[in-house]
Amino acid sequence: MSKTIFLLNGPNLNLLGFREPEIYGYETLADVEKRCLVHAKTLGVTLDFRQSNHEGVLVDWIQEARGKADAIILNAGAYTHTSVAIHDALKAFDGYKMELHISDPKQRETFRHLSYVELASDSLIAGHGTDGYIMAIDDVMKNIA
Ligand code: CA2
Repeated sequence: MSKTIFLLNGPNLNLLGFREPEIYGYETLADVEKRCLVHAKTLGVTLDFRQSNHEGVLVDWIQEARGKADAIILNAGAYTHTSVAIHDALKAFDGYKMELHISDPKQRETFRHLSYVELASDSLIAGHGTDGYIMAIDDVMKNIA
């Protein structure tokens, strides 16, 4: 049966490509989404790609994934380092969970070293720029096959 992945993006990721290109690159989130959707199509997987600046909306989407998605790929942005609510929602999701980052937070300021998402995820891709999104889809597909 065909698989479904929710790829969720958190706060400020809608600014991709417009500011701080030295950290996050030049691609916009719309560019990344297009690339991911084309890639997902070649793999025959349904990809639901979303972004929100709101913690509760991300929690709602993680809950929505229960029963709808086989895996969640989550770049929770700064909520990665603050949100017990997102951690708890991920814990309640039975499918495969991957934490995704464009930069490598562990190589940045110390306040980015703690990840509540990591504590509830099966794997992590970080520090590969926006190519990490494609890597994440490939990696998840290997784990939910
Ligand atoms: O590296 C990542 O993917 C992050 O999740 C990005 C978050 C940051 O808080 C995490 O520590 C690591 C920030 C997203 C903000 O993205 C921007 C993009 C362009 C300009 C300004 C912010």
